[in-house]
Amino acid sequence: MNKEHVQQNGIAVNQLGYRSRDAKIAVIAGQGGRFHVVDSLNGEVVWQGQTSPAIEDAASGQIVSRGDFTAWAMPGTYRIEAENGQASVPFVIADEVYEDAHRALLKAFYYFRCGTKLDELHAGLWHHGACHLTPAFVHGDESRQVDAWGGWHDAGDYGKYVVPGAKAVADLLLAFEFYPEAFAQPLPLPESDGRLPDVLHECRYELEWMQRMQDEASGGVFHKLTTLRFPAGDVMPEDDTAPLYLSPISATATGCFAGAMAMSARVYSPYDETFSGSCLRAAERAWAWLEEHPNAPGFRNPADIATGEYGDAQDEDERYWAAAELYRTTGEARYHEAFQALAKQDSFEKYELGWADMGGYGTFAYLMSEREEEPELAQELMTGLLQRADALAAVSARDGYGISLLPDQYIWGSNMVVLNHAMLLLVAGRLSGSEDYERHVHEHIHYVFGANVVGMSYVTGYGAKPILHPHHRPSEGDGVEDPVPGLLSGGPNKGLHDDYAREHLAGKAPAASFADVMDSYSTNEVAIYWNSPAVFVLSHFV
Ligand code: G3I
Ligand code: 9MR
Ligand code: ZN
Repeated sequence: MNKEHVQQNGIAVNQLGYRSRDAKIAVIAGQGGRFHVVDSLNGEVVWQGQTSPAIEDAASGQIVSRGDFTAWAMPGTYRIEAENGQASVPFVIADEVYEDAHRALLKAFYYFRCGTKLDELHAGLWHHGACHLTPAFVHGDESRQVDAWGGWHDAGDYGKYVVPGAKAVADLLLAFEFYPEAFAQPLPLPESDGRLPDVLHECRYELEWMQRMQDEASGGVFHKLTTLRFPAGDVMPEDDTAPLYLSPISATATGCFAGAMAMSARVYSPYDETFSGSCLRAAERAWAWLEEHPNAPGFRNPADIATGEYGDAQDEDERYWAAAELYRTTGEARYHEAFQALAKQDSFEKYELGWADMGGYGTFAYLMSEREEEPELAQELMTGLLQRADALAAVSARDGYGISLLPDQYIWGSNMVVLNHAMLLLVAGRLSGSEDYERHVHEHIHYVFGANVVGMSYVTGYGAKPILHPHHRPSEGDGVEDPVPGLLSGGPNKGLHDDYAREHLAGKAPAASFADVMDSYSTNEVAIYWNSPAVFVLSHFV
């Protein structure tokens, strides 16, 4: 490690606060020693303890020690102080701390909506007009147009991409399947009706758009719908009026589509048989396309299209997910056979959660299916899942901030990796009945909300020092001072993939390779499929 870049300042805490009964850790830069829990209202020391011995933390480039104050459980507002005079931001200890952030992370999907006006009643200060309502040209056959309005914008841009959209829907529907009680309260949304939970209203907005992305003739699914290039950074959605194009059908989009639709057929069935049926038919038609195209090439952007690529030459994981969901939903033997055949291959990851590697969703679906066609296969996948969870827990136990990322995993969207890992730990815990992973999951949440080397909460609007300048065009262009609330930043990316990062972040430690500036889209963009695992993870704690 380059010692010149070792940072020695700061006490980092979860800025949302800590639940009384949970583990409470502050990460203290420097050699550590005695530390105090101070009542922030009157300055009194209410508790004191000794940090763990300091370690050199490769990911953050710091010497850090950890102050465990789990023993102090009294509700109140506090800060942590160290003997060298450092102090944390104020935070609360309370019975409930995650509720508001959970709702905001879910509400964010409403703010990402395309093709509809966001009215003041539901969007508050961040209301704006309807966007992207013109039909899209089919790239390569411009005589054809498809009216694929609706869905969610992907991120800080206004593209709509099937693969990441399917990951986002999968996370939200899984959250609902695991934790229905976390979604009992209305958000509210324009569609709120007290019958269908709002999370299902919101997902349906995306699912109906996805259905419009399915080619009527072949059942294949267009990879994405975007303008030819990105608009300027402050253009509001309704002012982004360049022509829209559908990029060619891809196997990864069609596989993800089949997985998400088969899952939706199951989840919506108790509420709306008609919609559920349309999802199942869409999934079956997509599956038929996949069978007819066993060797489809990986998607690449057409030469004149410069928007997000989501390129991925490996489509077995998407097929594996689709087969698992179709099997779980229908119980049909042909899907089980397809799943078994794919499960035997070791050419793809079975415990990753996207966007490129979707195999984890296939594994979850198979393990959650109540059918017992082949117990040995289920056993093998369960063993693999627990091995993966144990490996993540082991990394967390050694990390200065208690998370499961190795230094080379601070990539574009590293906060998604953090939350995907937390999600995997929760699923592994639920399916195995083990509670051993939960304390590590807590630390992943603490990290996202401020217990990290940059000392910021990565979620807009939440925490004492939240990010303020996400790469999000509506937040830049709407003239409102605060960014749209409830958006999770991509987080540190050691890859230096934008000009700002190349100029200002070179030489920083991986976890410190972050800048809260609009220009740094490779560290500070926001995206639907980064919010979605955050919703899943917080659903466990509300
Ligand atoms: O996976 C490899 C890893 O094996 C390797 O060690 C590491 C070294 O750099 O790179 C990893 O690949 C990175 C990949 O993300 C990981 O998912 C690539 O370098 C990196 O360029 C790639 O970035 C993607 C980025 O688009 C550029 O293509 C992000 O994942 C993806 O989230 C992002 O998505 C964009 C859309 O294109 C457009 N809309 C906004 C959205 C969010 O920024
Ligand atoms: O705003 C774009 C963002 O959504 C993408 O993730 C990113 C990478 O594809 O690209 C951003 O657009 C930038 C473009 O690639 C280069 N010129 C500056 C653009 C940012 O305003
Ligand atoms: Zn739009």
